[in-house]
Amino acid sequence: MGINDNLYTLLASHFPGDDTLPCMILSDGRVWTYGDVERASGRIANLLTALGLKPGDRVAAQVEKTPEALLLYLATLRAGMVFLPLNPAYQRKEIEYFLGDAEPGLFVCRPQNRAVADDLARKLGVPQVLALDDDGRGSLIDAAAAHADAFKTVARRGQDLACILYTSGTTGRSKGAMLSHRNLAANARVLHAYWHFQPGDVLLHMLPIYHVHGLFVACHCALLNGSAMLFEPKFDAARALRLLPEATVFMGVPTYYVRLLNEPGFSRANCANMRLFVSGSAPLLKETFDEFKLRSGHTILERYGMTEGGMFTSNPYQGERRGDSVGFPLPGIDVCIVDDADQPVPTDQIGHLLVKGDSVFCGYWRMPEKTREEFTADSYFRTGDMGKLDADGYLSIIGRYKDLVISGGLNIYPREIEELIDLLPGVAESAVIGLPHPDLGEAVTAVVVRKKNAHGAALSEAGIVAALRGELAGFKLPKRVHFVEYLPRNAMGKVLKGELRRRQYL
Ligand code: MCA
Ligand code: AMP
Repeated sequence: MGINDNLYTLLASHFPGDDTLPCMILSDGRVWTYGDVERASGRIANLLTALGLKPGDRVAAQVEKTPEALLLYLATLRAGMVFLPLNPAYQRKEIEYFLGDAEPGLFVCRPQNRAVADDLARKLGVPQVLALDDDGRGSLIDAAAAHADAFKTVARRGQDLACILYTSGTTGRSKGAMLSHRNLAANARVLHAYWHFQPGDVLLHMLPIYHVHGLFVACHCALLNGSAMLFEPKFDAARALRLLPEATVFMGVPTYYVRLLNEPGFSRANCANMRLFVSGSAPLLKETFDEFKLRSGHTILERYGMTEGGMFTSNPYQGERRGDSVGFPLPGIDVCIVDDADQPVPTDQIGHLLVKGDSVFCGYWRMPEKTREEFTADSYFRTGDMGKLDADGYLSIIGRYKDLVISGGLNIYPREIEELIDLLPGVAESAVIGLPHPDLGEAVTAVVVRKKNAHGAALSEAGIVAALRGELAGFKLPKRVHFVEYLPRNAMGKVLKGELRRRQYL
């Protein structure tokens, strides 16, 4: 154990000596300096402690992207507590599950959801609720204002938990991936070095901060570099065009690159100051990679990772970046491709992608059985992805063994939607698949068999989507619903989703 393995201590040790330098530059011109970040995170950390929360307690946050939301994350680290970020799109039932499972000591919500949050807190025994609005104001900040700026970051061991991030399960309940200070620090250090972060770098930050990509990959690299982030509330292609000349690094999901290319004005001129474009979270089409090179003069660096361990592989910074590959295992990460019996397959053969290494998570929160199932006898984590290593050592993601749709970089588990559709009157059965979509990569598509009764006859595409709205986050709603006579099944009775995808319903 180091003296203090708290991730914040590592990040802060790289903050610039001059604390008047910018950390976050906002769209309205306001600036949060590194000194401001240290002081404001100190106030919130003092508040968390004064509220009676103890190291190891969970702090759940379902808030919009603001500097204050990032400060809440940093304050939670400093106070030795465990951060649990939640997508603001989640609806009541989804939140109820997360709060019930994680049992946080504090839930920070948006003011417009306060009544629901209070109700859930009472029901589930969450002791405290505070609010943070979309402009960074609210009872969290008001209460923190009464506290001192100075806070001595709580010492943590490397294996102590820093965050829990929920990932939906292919079957049954969502699982909380437990990430330790060591997991996050290892990945942050490796990416910072591998992508050659350097003095003067400015990160154009347009990703949400409730996921690994925006919160860990992007922010940790910038903070470890003492860099400024152009901290935008969300991705907006036209605004990206205006800001790229002020930035040197950009990170995005493939949809961001598709949308940049859809901007007629996007050209080499916008990117003259840029050093690095990183893509991940979903497959980047080769045609997007090629067109981007042509239009911008830059070769996108594609990398691959997961909530359960951050980034596992990356194309090289200096060597050849390939458009149909996610590159090499990162330092400290071991990648292995195996067959159904967990035996390594030869080069160029497709198999199950397994990973091992410092950043790989500590297991699923309160699910020891599920955790055991996802690791092999020799401690490799089963990613559920289908991969292939070539003779040069480049990894390609060929597909997924897991039943998962990735839409605009967000994961959607079909089972969760199918279960709700199947409950609707008139539905005999359903299958949810991802179909190719020019903007989102994959679009959630429901295939439904009607019951042979009046309810079945009354079912409509709009009716089904309307019935799901409010039950599920908007990004999970089917973009299309198709009605069929029956679902194709194999001899075991399993729905043939590959066959449904091939039909495409075009
Ligand atoms: C929003 N909507 C979506 C999505 N996002 N529908 C499908 N897929 C989506 N991803 C729906 C909303 O519910 C709404 O529907 C309508 O689109 C407009 O919402 P809005 O928020 O205005 O949309 P947008 O601004 O165009 O957002 C699309 C987006 C965004 C920019 C692609 O989803 C995004 O920033 N995605 C990135 C997610 C991300 O960070 N992924 C990394 C995960 P309605 O009108 O019906 O209400 S980390 C990860 O995967 C691993 C670790 C990794 O490797 O990085
Ligand atoms: P999540 O569970 O949200 O962390 O999503 C992780 C999943 O996203 C991985 O298991 C992959 O299926 C997918 N993914 C992430 N990066 C890439 C990439 N560069 N290419 C293909 N799939 C990716």
